[in-house]
Amino acid sequence: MILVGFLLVNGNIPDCESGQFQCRNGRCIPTPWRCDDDDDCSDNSDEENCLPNSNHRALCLKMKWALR
Ligand SMILES: [Ca+2]
Repeated sequence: MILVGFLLVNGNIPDCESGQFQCRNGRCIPTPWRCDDDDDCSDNSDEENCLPNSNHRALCLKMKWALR
């Protein structure tokens, strides 16, 4: 929370490119990584406010690991 507050106060949160999701901590991740049950933001903000859709989550997670 300290880091997030620092970023907000200083206005240093970079804009993400289209097709990317911006984490609460300012980090950008590919939109498909959101709600895939994996904490990509390091603060879990990409896994919040997700619609329950376990099949989609599982599929995205498999694809992600396959691409690594
Ligand atoms: Ca994720």
